[in-house]
Parts: sequence; structure tokens; C-alpha cells
Amino acid sequence: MMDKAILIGIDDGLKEIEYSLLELENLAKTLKIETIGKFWQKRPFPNPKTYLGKGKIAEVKNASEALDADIVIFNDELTPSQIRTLEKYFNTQIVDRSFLILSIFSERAETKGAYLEVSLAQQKYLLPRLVGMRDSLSRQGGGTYNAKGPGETKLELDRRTILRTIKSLEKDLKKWEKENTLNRKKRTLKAIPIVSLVGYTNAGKSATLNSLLTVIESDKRVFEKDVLFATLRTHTRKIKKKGYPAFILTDTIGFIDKLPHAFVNAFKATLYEVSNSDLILNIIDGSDPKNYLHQITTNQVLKELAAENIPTLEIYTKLDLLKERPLDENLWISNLEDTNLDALLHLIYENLFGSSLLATLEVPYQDQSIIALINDETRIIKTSYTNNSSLYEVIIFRKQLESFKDYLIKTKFL
Ligand SMILES: Nc1nc2c(ncn2[C@@H]2O[C@H](COP(=O)(O)OP(=O)(O)O)[C@@H](O)[C@H]2O)c(=O)[nH]1
Ligand SMILES: [Mg+2]
Repeated sequence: MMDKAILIGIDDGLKEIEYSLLELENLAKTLKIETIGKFWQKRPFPNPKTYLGKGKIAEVKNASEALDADIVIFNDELTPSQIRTLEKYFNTQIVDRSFLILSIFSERAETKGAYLEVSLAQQKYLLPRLVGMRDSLSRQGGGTYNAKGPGETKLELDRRTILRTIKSLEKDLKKWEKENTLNRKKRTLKAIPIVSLVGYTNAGKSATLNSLLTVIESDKRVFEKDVLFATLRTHTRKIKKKGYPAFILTDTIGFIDKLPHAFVNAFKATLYEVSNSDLILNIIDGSDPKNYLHQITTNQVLKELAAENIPTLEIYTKLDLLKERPLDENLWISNLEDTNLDALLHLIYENLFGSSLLATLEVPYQDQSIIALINDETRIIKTSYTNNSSLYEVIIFRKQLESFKDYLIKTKFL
């Protein structure tokens, strides 16, 4: 049997409350919690003790009893004192948006890094809220829902144990980060530029990565699914098309509105690729009329990751779901019908390597490694031979010229 929940939120006039509660409903559904009622109140900020005002909260309480709800879910992160007050007031479980998100993450943690990051974020979230949460969470819901940590372990609700766990998680995470930074350094040495896909959860990041892999005929696809936070993993793929320079493409966890405070910090290791990239592709679900709300969140998270100054391209997905072709200047793609993928790839190349030009290179026959590089990373238009060298006319990106500067005879803009 599914647990039944009542959702409550605050309409502060900044974001659209009905949309925000719909998203909360989807988060709950991901955890097999069914929404049976929604309440909200217009107010500039939450009541510091009871979240909603006195009258409204009484109304919610009556409804939760009448509807036999198991859980009341708050659309904002509750403070420790709000949890304590509300816990005494309601006789259902009390959770907030942060708790839901952390619970979903903990179900999806599949790598060591994600496991450590999720556990740490959960423990840090719980610690100041223990007094209220302990009673609320030990109150069994009608269904199967219960507070879980990664790997289906029951969440520990003892203060001293939590403190000890936080210490040891922080140590393990540091060690893990060190090992992973080493791997990344090796890659940076080779100076292959990094492109990161970012954006709201379910926008089509993984699908876009898969599309580009299809263009270069690689079958190393990643997991994509129509659920919130399908994976917490960072997937990294090398995109190397014949005649073009290589770049690294990384797909990472999606963003969402009101991410738990403990989250961005804990996920720095997973999101490290983003702050370290040469180019960011901001993937936007073009079929969602409310995608401008997602943009606010994406920009906020990029700022927290100190990535707001990295060159960013906005890419709109799901063109196939639109009734009419959009008339704006943006690049629209469809991962379903493979529309505009070459244009996307070209845009990435030009942003990483500069504009295309025509170059003539003269290479002595014995310079085998340069000849191999020309064959691999440039588009050869014409080859001719002299007594001791080959002449190549190639199409090349401006920044690639550096590798060929000793052989360059002339260039021409295209
Ligand atoms: N119709 C359509 N669906 C898409 C497109 N791109 C992604 N999707 C679907 O949208 C859902 C979420 O995509 P995914 O790549 O997993 O999103 P992510 O959370 O940003 O990685 C999946 O069901 C995809 O198949 C597209 O261009 N058109
Ligand atoms: Mg994904």
C-alpha cells in the first residue's frame, strides 16, 4: 500500500506555487508516496514556529485527520524549531522537501563517491533536527515508507552515533576525492577540453550525451529515464569524430528547485567536473512552458559551484514535442528524432577551438607523428607531394593551429 500525503507550501509571489507543489508531488511519487491533498497560503515567508499561520495549519491538521494521511510534506526546508513544534502538533510523519530529495538520492546512490556524499548530506541535515525528527520518523506510516539511508540501511537517529558517522564520512570522502583528483589530473595533462552538461533534472542531459555518442558511432551510452534524478553518477565520455579534435563530455546529476542546503556542498566532488570545465551546455527542456523557472535554479546552482563565469551555451531539447517550430535564435534539438545534432556538435567545436579556416601545411615525410595528427584531427581537402614533403590543404579550427605552427605555409578564412 502506498503512503498517503498532504502537501503544504507557501505562495511567496516569487515562484508559481501550483507548479512548485506539482514538482513536490512528483518527488513524493518517486518515493511511492501518493498525494491526497494540497494546501498553500499567501505569505512573504514561513511562520518561524508553525510554517503556515495558525488558522491555516489547523485547517491542514483537520484535513489530514479526515483524509487519514500518513505524512505531511512541507515544500520548504523546515528549521529545527519548526520541526519540533509541528511534530508535537500533528500525529502523522512530518517531512520537508529537503528530506524527500535526500531520500531519493539515497535510493539512487550507486557509486562509492555518491554513497559517501549522500550519507554525509543526510547526516548533516538530520543532526540539528534530531529531536523533532526522531519521534516523527519512528511513527510508522500506514505503508512502506520509512527513513532510509543509502543501501536500504535504516537511518541512525542517535546523536553521538551521527557525530561519529559524520567524522568518518568526511575522512572517507576526502580520501576518495584525492584519488579521483589524481585521475583527473592525468587527463588535464593531455589538455583535452572538458564540456559539461548541466540543467534541471529530466531536461534531457543524458539523452543529449547519448545523441552525440550516436553521431560519432560510439555505443557507450548512459542511462536516461523519465524520472527525477535517474542517476547520481557523473558519466564521462570522450567525443572523437574523425577529422576533428577530441573533447570530454560529462553528464552529471540534475538540478532542482530548493535543493537541500547540505546538498551542494556534499556533492562538490560529483559536480567538480562542472566548475572545472571549459564549456557548459545548459540543457533546457524546450517542451516545458515553465522552463524559465528552471533557469533560475540552474543559474543559482552554477553560482554556488563558482561556475557562473564559464562560457555557457543554452540548448533546448524535445523539439519534436512542439506543435510549431520555434522562431527564436536558440539551438533546438531533438534526441528522439536526431534533429540538429550536427549543428550542436559544430557549435561545441567552434566554442572550444575557434572558427574554421583553410590552412596549407607542409610536412617533411619523416614527421610521421604530425602526419598522423593531420589525418586524425583535421579535414583534408587536398594532398600534394614534393621531393621531400607533403602539402596538405586542410580545414582546421583556429586554436588547432598552435600544434601545426612549424608547418604552416598559409591560412585563409572560410
Ligand atoms: N520527446 C523527447 N524526449 C526526450 C528528448 N530528450 C530527452 N527526452 C526524454 O526525457 C526524459 C529525460 O531525459 P534524460 O536524458 O534522462 O534527462 P536528464 O535527467 O536531464 O538526464 C527521458 O525519458 C528521455 O527519453 C527529446 O529531444 N525529445
Ligand atoms: Mg540524466
